[in-house]
Amino acid sequence: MTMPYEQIAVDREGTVAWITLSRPDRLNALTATMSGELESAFRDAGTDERVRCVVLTGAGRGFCAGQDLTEFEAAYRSGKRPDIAEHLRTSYHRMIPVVVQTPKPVIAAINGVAAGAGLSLALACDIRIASDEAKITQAFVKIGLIPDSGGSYLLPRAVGYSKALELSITGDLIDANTALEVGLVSRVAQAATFRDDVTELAYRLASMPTLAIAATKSLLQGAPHLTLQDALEKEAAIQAEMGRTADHLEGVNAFVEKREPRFEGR
Ligand code: T3D
Repeated sequence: MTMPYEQIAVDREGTVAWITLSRPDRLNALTATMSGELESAFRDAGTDERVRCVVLTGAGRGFCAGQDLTEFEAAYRSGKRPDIAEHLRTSYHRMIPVVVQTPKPVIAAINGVAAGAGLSLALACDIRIASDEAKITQAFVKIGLIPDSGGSYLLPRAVGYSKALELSITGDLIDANTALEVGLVSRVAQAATFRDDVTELAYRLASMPTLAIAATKSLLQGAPHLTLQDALEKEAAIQAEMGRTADHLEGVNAFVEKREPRFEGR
């Protein structure tokens, strides 16, 4: 089933929603329209009970080249600079938290170049799998900007402060294997089998206990801000909820009956 959008495509294939950035001639650079559409598509995927895994990818040879640098061309050319803070607040600041908080596993399938806010978008996803043809750059510094759209927060959490700073102040374009070495992506797949490899991972995640995955995301995202004692208490409270799910019962029964579990995400 395909949902109608202008700059992205959303296709639900069984339990997996594929969200595809669809401006291939611009390497899927982000516009305000695209940001709004992503926000809406991720909200829908989050609430659609049929969806148990979301994949974000790009059409054509790019994943996402970051902010569309032509969006404010007229303002720049006339010498009137755009109000960047306002633009960030009304687009990325709405969309990025929705991606991060999606209560389903979210895979960034980095099929090609990811730059600037395109990298931030990938970092907002839970698992990053890169094609061996992908390239990644914190492009911001090359146009005199700092990492935004969550990049200053998400990148150090993925690769540590030192590597995050190096990538951010050099703007180096790194290949997929270097991204794997520094922990920016968790796996690299050959371009020829990329879609199949991502699909296999997506269905595997979609067959897991979806509520436990949502709770694990929320727990891990909040944990750095807690004391150990508070984290233990939070674990106990959430574990009590998980203990009441059908998937917990199914998991335990399948174990004792020595069979594969059939989780339903409830
Ligand atoms: O205003 C605010 O809100 C500030 C927020 C900023 C957030 C950001 O994301 S800042 C960073 C913005 N992104 C960049 O600076 C990256 C710019 N692009 C590049 O450096 C290169 O295109 C890449 C390294 C990503 C890929 O290089 P390559 O050689 O593979 O492709 P290409 O030939 O440069 O690009 C192909 C086409 O896409 C080309 O158009 P053309 O010549 O065929 O008509 C190019 O202009 C277009 N394109 C690529 N990136 C962007 C873009 N068009 C608009 N905006 C882009 N970001």
